[in-house]
Amino acid sequence: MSMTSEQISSSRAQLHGKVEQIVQSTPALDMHTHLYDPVFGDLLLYGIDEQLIYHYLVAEAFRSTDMPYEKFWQLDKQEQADHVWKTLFMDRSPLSEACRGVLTSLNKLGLETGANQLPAIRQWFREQPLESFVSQCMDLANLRAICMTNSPFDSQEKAIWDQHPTRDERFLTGLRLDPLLLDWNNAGKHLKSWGYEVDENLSDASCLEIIRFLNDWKEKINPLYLMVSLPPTFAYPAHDATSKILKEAVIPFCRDSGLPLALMIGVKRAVNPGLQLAGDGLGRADLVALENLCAENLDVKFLCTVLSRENQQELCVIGRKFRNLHIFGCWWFTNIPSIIDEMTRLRMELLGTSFTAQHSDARVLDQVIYKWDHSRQIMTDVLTDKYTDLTQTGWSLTDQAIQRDVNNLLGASFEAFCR
Ligand code: RAT
Ligand code: ZN
Repeated sequence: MSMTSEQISSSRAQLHGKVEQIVQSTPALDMHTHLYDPVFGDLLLYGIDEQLIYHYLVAEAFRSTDMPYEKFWQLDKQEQADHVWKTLFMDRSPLSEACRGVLTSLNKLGLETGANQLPAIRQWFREQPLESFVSQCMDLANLRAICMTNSPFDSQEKAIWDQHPTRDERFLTGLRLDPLLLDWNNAGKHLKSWGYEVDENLSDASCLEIIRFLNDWKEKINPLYLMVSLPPTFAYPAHDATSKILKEAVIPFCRDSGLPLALMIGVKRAVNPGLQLAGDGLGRADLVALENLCAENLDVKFLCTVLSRENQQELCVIGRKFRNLHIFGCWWFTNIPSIIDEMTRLRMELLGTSFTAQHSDARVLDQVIYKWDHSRQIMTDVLTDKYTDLTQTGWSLTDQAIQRDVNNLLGASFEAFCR
């Protein structure tokens, strides 16, 4: 006997409740952030002023003010935050995802979110000891680990690594290589100054020295993977330094060490330099480069996320062709509800659960709360729809099966890929 529409909607509501409970209670591994272990001191950003001057919000605030860019950058942090709050939260409704995010995080922390609450919110943050605040944010976001972005080319960060800090084990490491792969002239000078015998022409001996540099940093920070953000014009193979360093140093290193290389493709840096960090844009990439890398190096692991919505389907298809490729997260301009929803469905329809549904890219600790809250809601809706389709075939679904799938989407699939 077929079910009435009321029976269907009540069983869907039940399924939604079950999936929601599992998605909410499953700890996630946040595999790409710009957060730091507290031992890195002021490199770890947190609090309301940092949230308000997040570059996603600064870009939006500039749209609604005549203030010259230079004048904004000359303000101190609290003045900049005041300006953003007034522009985006007082003079209009905070409807964008980045604005809504601030309010979700405040709300989950138990704070009132009215337009006139900024002074009280600031006061509350002043009273929070960092140690317990890290745990509070991780608990509210339900994170079991946070992967940092660790750059040997950041002098402040390098100085701390050189002191062999005692680390908080919840913070994992990722070795960031943008200067090495995208600005060899400068990176080479740094390597030389650190005692690596490299030359401008990237001789074979230089490439071996780059491998020695990567090995030294592997020893120093024990990274989960290597990573680079690439422009939409990224091509491979090509007659340029990026291709040469990839082919002769980074990929051989990844092959030997077993560490994956994460390619984040599609960022156009400094489209409007006056906006500083907020001035980057995006472009559609030619993913043949990724296909070539995966095909030429079946024994090397690649992680990939792409910035352009238009590249998402072809990325999934490349994922279907190459098991040495793991797709992750809804990156930056794709990290908005309408596109997270679309991408999560697309990926599930083409890849099952063999991908990582989300990463936060948080630059400010408190942001993990909203980024994960919003994404978990969408994941719940998508999974409910997909399980409903399955049950309509007569397939019987167990809680354990749902739990296994959610684990995979929130980090287990990535961990299995890395092993
Ligand atoms: O999302 C961001 O905050 C961007 O500015 C970038 O950091 C990007 O995520 C990257 O890692 O290159
Ligand atoms: Zn990032």
